[in-house]
Amino acid sequence: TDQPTTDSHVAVLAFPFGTHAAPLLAVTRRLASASPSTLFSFFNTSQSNSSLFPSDLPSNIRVHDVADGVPEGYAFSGRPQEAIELFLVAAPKSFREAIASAENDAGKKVTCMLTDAFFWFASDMAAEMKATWVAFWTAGPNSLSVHLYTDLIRQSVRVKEVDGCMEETLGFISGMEKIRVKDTPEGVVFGNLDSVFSDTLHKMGLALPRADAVLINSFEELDNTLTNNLKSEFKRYLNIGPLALLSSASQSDTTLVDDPHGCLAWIKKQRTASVAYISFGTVMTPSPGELVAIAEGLESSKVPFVWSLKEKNMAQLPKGFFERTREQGIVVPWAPQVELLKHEATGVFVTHCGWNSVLESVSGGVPMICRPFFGDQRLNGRAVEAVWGIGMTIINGVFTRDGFGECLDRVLVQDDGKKMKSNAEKLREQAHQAVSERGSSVENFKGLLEAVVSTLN
Ligand code: U2F
Ligand code: KMP
Repeated sequence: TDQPTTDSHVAVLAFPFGTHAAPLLAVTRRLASASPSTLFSFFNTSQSNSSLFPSDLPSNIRVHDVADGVPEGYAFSGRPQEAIELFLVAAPKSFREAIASAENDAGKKVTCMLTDAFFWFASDMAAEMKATWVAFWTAGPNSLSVHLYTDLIRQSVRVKEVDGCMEETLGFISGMEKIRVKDTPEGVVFGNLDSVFSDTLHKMGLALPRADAVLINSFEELDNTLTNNLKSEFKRYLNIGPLALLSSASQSDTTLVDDPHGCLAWIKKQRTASVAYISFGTVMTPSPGELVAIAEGLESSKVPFVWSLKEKNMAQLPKGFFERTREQGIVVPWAPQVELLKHEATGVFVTHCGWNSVLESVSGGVPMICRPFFGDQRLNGRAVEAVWGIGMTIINGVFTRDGFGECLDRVLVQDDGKKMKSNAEKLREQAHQAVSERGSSVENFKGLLEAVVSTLN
């Protein structure tokens, strides 16, 4: 492969909501360490940057703040996705300005744009700048396919009659035979098709075939049919994950892991595959009623638990819950999730099915109880249950004390839970192979490095 030239300058454009910026930074760190002579300029809002950078950075990564798009004195109405929409509308201009100033400071033109895939406008920006475009899809392959084929899906499902088609499958797309219309993210065939966010995802699907490479935090063997189909659609389709098996914190030295609430010390004392780990990611919290149902389900099942729950929601748990469960489990505002999912005592992950969480669970060989909320989460949950056979959707779609209790019993005790566990173990093995020497993700990372640092265009 080409030696990286000192002229290469990569502009990295992060999406500052959900868990998007952290995996993009993880990829940037790996590239920066593999190519010390390449400059990486990382662009993100100051708020998101401040959550990412307590840690030190190598000298060839420079961090820049971009505008969040919120006008002076703006009063939020409380609409969902309001902040996202303000950011997205302003994003082309915000990034353009920040890039120009970083180019000036560095005295180097940008040669490659490595961006969150949401930023479809990077296709034209990169062309203008005579730079390459590498797009990082931070969710999974099912959702990537849905956005790539949005027009086809809309034609096939006739949007006006969508209510009657919810159970139909997307079998007309290779690899999506088990996926139903109702699993798709809102804004594809139901919900608001014209919101800024839906429009962004639609435009992204149309732009991605023009990207020099499409990057994904997954591994090819997780879904060979989807992988092969997406390879046929994109110039290069590079699975480089699971990132959770590559980041430095995950390399043997667990003393480096940040664990202020003692989750790892606690879980060490538990029996193999006995513990339920519960988290719903960074964006969503279940309703107060569902939180109570989870608490009651845990109490009546007596399953040991680690529950990551935002501080402000802790007061919503039933009276006396903490006292009664002091021996049974712990509730913490933030948990070392990757480490917990790798621990042999973890028997089930109760999750909202954000992509990072699903892949981290796969990486640890842990079966899931799925309670998806929005976006790609239903698709991920459907694949967990019906394609990979490594978990189940919560009975009735929402938490009830008895439904949750029954799910815990099925996954932790019953025979179908044993089957889920053995399927999860097999996937974990394949995930580890993908990131070991000559593995598919390691080879794909070499391809990425070439695409990103080569100034040949
Ligand atoms: C959005 O996802 P979320 O941020 O809601 O959820 P995940 O993709 O599952 O990522 C959560 C990350 O936070 C970590 C956890 C994951 O890496 O390990 N974490 C933790 O370390 N400790 C905790 O106590 C709780 C979480 C969006 F909502 C999803 O639909 C998308 O799939 C996702 C990716 O695009 O972004
Ligand atoms: C807030 C977010 C996200 C979101 C919706 C929100 C987010 C995200 C997605 C998403 C949507 C469709 C997909 C994949 C992901 O939706 O981070 O296919 O990734 O209200 O933060």
